[in-house]
Amino acid sequence: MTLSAAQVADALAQYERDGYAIVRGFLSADEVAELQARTTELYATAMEHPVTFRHGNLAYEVLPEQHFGQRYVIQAYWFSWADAYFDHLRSHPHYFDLLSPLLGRDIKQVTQQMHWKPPGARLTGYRFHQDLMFREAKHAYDDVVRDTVNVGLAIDRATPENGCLRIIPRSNTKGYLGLSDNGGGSIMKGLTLEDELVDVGLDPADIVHVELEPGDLAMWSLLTVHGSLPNESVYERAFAISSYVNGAASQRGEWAFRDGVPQRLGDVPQLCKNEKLYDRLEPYHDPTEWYL
Ligand SMILES: O=C(O)CCC(=O)C(=O)O
Ligand SMILES: [Fe+2]
Repeated sequence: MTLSAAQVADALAQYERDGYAIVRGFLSADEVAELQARTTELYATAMEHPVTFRHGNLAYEVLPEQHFGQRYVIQAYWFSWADAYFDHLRSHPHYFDLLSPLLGRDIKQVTQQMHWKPPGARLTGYRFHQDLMFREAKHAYDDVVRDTVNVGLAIDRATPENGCLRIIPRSNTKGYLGLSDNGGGSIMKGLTLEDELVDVGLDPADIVHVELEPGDLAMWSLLTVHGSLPNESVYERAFAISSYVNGAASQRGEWAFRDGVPQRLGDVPQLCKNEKLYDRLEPYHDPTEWYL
């Protein structure tokens, strides 16, 4: 069960050239069917919480009835803590085949995110940004940009109508641009105006809609400008985003591979993105109304 050498070479060439790449058929049809079923179960688990729930790195981001007419879940973080299936998926050998040429044989994972865009939920768009804005502890990496690759696995078909990822090719060559830094930490409130792109030297005409079939994978860098529109369709868009880093060059993240061998989560969560993780490890509900 390896990705073909040609698939890997094509993806790495596109990534090098454009700052992003697409790998078609990253998972097999059987694997996709199981992934879709497990994702539906994860959504149901998250829906049991009336408001956002946090436990270590695990989180379910809930939009409550009170403000949204009905309850929606829009994100889960580090759900491997809740479901062993996802703990295995994060070190699927295909991730190693694709990423080891860039990150080496020791690979850690700094984010594990599920993004749902439930039809009818408002606030399912992401303003244009570079993921570097979410890396607080840059000192904890030898070279955080060089040593990180982000990947997004399509669980549902992703189309312009249901809010597929939108990427600006080669935007990663322009350094950090500060897009959406004015959003008070949330990139889900409001949409990017074309002027904001033009102001930092980007051409809105270059935007690529990353249309994916279930089981396809997109990869991008911490400097690649991307975002997505809200879901305007009647179809779900579940998308599983992970950030992998060179394990030898990073003091953050959970091990995914050590010398190429898939790793499971340990007994306690490791510092990943949340620098305040150890201040509050016990489970709690978080009623913060960031969406108002
Ligand atoms: O799910 C999406 O469409 C994009 C999300 C994203 O870029 C992020 O959370 O950094
Ligand atoms: Fe992002």
